[in-house]
This record gives sequence, structure tokens and C-alpha cells, in this order.
Amino acid sequence: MQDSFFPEVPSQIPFEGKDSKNPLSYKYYDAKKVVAGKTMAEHLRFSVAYWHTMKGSGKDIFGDDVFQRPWTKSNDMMERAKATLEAAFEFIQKLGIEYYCFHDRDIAPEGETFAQSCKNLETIVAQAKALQKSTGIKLLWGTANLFGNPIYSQGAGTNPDAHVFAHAAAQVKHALDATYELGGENYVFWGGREGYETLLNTNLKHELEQMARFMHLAVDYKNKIGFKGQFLIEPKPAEPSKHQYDFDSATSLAFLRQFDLIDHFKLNIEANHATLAGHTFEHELTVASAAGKLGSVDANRGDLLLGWDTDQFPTDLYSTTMAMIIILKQGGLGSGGLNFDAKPRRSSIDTIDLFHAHIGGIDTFARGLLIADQIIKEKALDNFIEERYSSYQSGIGADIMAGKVGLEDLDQWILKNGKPTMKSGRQEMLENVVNSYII
Ligand code: XUL
Ligand code: CO
Repeated sequence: MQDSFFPEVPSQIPFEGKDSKNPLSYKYYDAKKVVAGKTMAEHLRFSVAYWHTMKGSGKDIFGDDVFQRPWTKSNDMMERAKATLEAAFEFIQKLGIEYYCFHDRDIAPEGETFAQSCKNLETIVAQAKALQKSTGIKLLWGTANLFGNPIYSQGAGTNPDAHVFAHAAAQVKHALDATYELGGENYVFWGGREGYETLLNTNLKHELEQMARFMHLAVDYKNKIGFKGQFLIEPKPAEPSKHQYDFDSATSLAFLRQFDLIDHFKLNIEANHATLAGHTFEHELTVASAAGKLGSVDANRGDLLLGWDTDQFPTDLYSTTMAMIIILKQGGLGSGGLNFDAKPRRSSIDTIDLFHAHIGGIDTFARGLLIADQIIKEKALDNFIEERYSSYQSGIGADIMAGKVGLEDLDQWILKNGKPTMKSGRQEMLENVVNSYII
């Protein structure tokens, strides 16, 4: 085994403060600094996404692999998987963060048979368990890759062929076993192929019922093995499917309620999925949070000029500030965290670029946390919002919300009280307030 996969990086990226010019240092993320009663590490719970960071090759639909990673030298796929895991733990340790996330097929290669794939996974899980123990790094969530294998090209749980459903269910069983074995704090369902390409060949009602059955089977198995992690659905409107059933927060919540799954799931909100759905990141977070269902976050950003999931590292302070306001206000992410489901650009060919990318994302969220804390502490927005809804606190407003009045009562009330006085929403003033904290 190689001594170090990142010899040019010190044993831990240091916090040096905002005036530091050292690109391999944090300017804002000071893991132990206490903000609003918790350390930054406890608030932010950063996680490395194994698929992008360790397995990403820079390949795109027009071109081949560009990144040459020192952990991909062996042609034996199991040897390569073991080296990749070693490198992952060194990387996470050097970043000084605590979590990682994976798909089953990221950490262990598929074998010739399903049984061989399961065996490969068990071997790597044993190695991961030992590395978690020696480093203190933990698994934020595990998941099954139910989109890469050609058999899933027409869906996994929503496949028209029950044989494929069974294969996907068996794969989830093993991915759940792996997540449980590694003490995973959550388990994610992202259904990239759980949707349709054309309604001409699709029984949408049946596919939704299949998907619900699939989720219920997972819930039953979770309870059976005593896995205490949180189940999460990760909404996305499209890509690779033309239409994905877990389109956005609202659609996913409606699905969970319709099929009696709501008590077993929360949502994992991804910034770039929100924008693909035609929403802002803060919209998706707010809808999930308002339902008490914001469980975790895939932290990244898209590019408004490109219409696909570019999975870039988050660098927009306005967006991370808004996200942290929502997260702080709901009292944190619980067992969830901020998982960098993000990749360096194809032209960022060096392994060191992975450090720059993560440092940028970590600092942008750390700074967002600091600003959000100030905005909340000083009630910079809350005072205005409270006042805006104050008419519901007493009089007719309180009666409306308590269900004490009907349309006839309100008709009488209006006849007596006349037309309402218009009040400004003060959007521009509030934008200036937010900017005064950010700039
Ligand atoms: C795809 C995506 C996935 C999920 C896990 O857009 O976000 O990587 O996060 O399957
Ligand atoms: Co994601």
C-alpha cells in the first residue's frame, strides 16, 4: 500500500482565518468554534461523496477519462477498490471532516454474478469498518446504485418487469446491510431511473404503486434488522429519466403521504436538483422544512446557463446563507449533514484540485453559517415577518385560524370593517438588509 496518496497536503488542512493567502487552509471553517450553542462541525456535518471525489474521472458524454488518480493504478478491480478506500480515508482525514457517503457500487465493483457482487461489497465493508474505527470517520449515508447497470435502464422499483424489481430489491437489502454494518446515520433513495421516457409505454399509476411497494419492503426490512438510521428520499425532476417521480419536495411529500410512508422518510435536498425543478435551493429546503421533513442536504450548485446537473461545488454565499438560515431555524439537520455531491470541472485535472474544491465548499457554508447566525440573532428578517402576519394573532385573524368563523361571519365582518389598507412587502429593503450582513 502506498504511504500517502496526497503527499503535497499536510496531515490536516488548518484554519488560518480570512486573511490567509494559503490556498490549502480554511478561512472560515474552524471546526471547534462554537456558534449558536454548537461547534461548526456539529452544525455543518460535512461529508465527502465517494462517487464524485474518489471515482470521478472527468469523463463526459463527449469525452473520455481525464483524471489520473494514484489510487486507480491496479488493473485488479478489488485491489483498486481497496486502494481507493485507503485514499478516501486519507482525503477525509486531511480535510478534517467527519463523514462520507457512498453507493454500493462506488466502494466495491460488480462481479460476474449477483452473489459475487455481494461478496465484493462485504469484503470492502469489512475494510471500511476497520478504517472508520481507526480514524473516527463515520458514514453519513449509504445507498444502492439502481441506475448504472443496464438491467435498470427502464427503472428499478418501477421497472415493468417484476424480475428487475426483485433484483433491485435484493440489491437494496445488501446495501442496507452494508449501511447498518457501518453504523450509517441515514439511507438514501434516489431514483434516477424511477420515472419514464414516454407515457406511450407507461402505466404511471402502476409504477407509482410499485415504487411505494418497494419503499415499504425497505421499511419492513429496516425494522426487521433494527437499523435506526433515517430513510431519505432525494427529489430530482429529470436526468437520466425524462420525468422522475420524485420530482421535487412537494411531489415527494405527496407521494409519501398517499402511500402511507410519510412517518418513515425525510428528504435529502440537493441544490442543483432544486434548480433543475425550476425552484431555488431555498424553496426546496423551505418546503421540506415546513413539513418537518428536511433531513439532509446534497450541497452543490448548478449553472443557470447549462440545463443539466453540473454538480459544481457550492461557492455562492447568498445561497449558503439562505440554506443555513433554514437549517438553523429548524434546529439543525439531526442525523443528516451537508454532503458535497459535487465534482471538480473536467479541466481541473490534478488530484490537489479535489482539496481546493472541498475547501471552497466548506468555507462557503461555514461563512453562510456565521452570517445566518447573525441574521437570526438580530432578528433582521424575523421582526419584519412577525409583524407582517401579526393580524392573525388577535381579533378576526385569530378567529380565522382557530376555525371560529365561516364565510357568512366574514361577510358580516367585511360589511362592518370595510376595505383593507394595502401594506408594502418591502422586498428591496429586505434584500438590502441581507446584503448588509453578507457584504
Ligand atoms: C444524482 C444524485 C445522486 C444521489 C445518490 O443526481 O444526486 O448521486 O445523491 O444516488
Ligand atoms: Co445527490
